[in-house]
Amino acid sequence: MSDKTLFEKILDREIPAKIAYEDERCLAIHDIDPKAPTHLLIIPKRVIPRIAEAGEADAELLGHLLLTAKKLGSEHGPEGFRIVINNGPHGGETVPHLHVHLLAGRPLEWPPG
Ligand code: D5M
Repeated sequence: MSDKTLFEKILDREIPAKIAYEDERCLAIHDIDPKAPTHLLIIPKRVIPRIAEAGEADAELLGHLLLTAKKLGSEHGPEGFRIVINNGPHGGETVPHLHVHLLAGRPLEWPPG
């Protein structure tokens, strides 16, 4: 059985996804269960299970993910957007491969549920 995460399978094109953006360090796909008109997932090609396990060596990659989310957010959400990282069971994490959610296209409530 493969030990790959769902997102590694998407990165390796073993599972299809609707790709919004790609560069050498990350892939952005449309979420399969969107919570807003635009709901993208920015996925690093190097696997970090979750933000709680990131370290100083990951700082540049984490910055790149945020800047990519900002770029895509500015394009898809000129009236505003939200960037989210879910961590652990109480944080709502379901895929143990760090990813940044980008939500845009409608007014978003605060606080989230
Ligand atoms: O976010 C994991 C997200 O991944 C969640 O919003 C659903 C999404 N998802 C699950 N399977 C797929 C596929 N196959 N394509 C695209 N998006 C998918 P988390 O923060 O871990 O809860």
